[in-house]
Amino acid sequence: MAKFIYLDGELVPPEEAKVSVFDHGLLYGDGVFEGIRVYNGRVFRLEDHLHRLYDSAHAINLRIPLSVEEMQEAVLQTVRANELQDAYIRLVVTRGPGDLGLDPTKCTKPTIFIIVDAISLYPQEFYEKGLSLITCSTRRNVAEALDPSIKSLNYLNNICAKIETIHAGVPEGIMLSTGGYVTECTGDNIFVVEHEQIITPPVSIGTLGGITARTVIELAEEMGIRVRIEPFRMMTVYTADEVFLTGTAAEIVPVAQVDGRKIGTETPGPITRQFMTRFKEITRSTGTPVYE
Ligand code: PXG
Repeated sequence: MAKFIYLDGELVPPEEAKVSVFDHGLLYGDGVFEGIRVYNGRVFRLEDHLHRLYDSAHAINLRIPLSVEEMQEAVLQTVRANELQDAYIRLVVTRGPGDLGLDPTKCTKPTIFIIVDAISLYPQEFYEKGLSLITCSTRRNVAEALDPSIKSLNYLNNICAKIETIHAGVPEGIMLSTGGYVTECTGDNIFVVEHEQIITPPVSIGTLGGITARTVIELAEEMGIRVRIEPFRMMTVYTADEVFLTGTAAEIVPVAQVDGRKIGTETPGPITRQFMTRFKEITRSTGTPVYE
């Protein structure tokens, strides 16, 4: 349980961390957020997360009343107050309280809160044996309506897909674009391994630009593994040598089965295993120090 929550400039106990029922984050999902990890007393890729947060806010015309530097300090201060070495950070900025109409100009003060809590990880078995996935019938939002590269509080698209995975008894599911291309999963990006190259869909097809995915792409370059960022369909997934998912919460998790089809010959496959090892090393040795 978190000890202190950052709420609009103050650190308060969880029971006092309350927002108004008139907050447009609640009334309309009008806001943006980030999920960030602390490993071994260091915040992993904090700058990237803040960059994405401010880009998402800018895209919905939400002006965050703190500078990036002030926000960074607020995050570090909240981690320190909770005295955790390994944690999950949820950083949320909403449009703030307004009236019972859509008009965001009635919201004069954005609400900012930061929750730092112990992370609940996927069971170890998932990393050793791989996940089973389904293809969800809920398609990913189209950029013409709500761009999936905006990390907004409007997650109903993904939640509807998540409900399908729950009914199917699996932990994650693949979401397609309206054109039938693979985009990502409900809360993770997807990679396939084919002929010792890794392939992941471009953001332009309707994916969130994941920070874990970007880390994997950088690692691949370092490891001499060719990366292809291009659209593909389910056939590419079914016939892949390996499939893995990436996300702040999941890290890198292998996939054993998709829609009842077994993927490759072993799970995790050799390339997935290399990424899992390298990722573990860099999360434990890089990042913004919290306590120095
Ligand atoms: N796609 C979507 C739709 C996401 O929400 C990712 C990809 C991975 O991005 P990062 O930057 O984390 O590598 C996400 C991540 C959770 C949880 O509890 C995960 C996310 C959002 C909310 C909750 O697993 N997003």
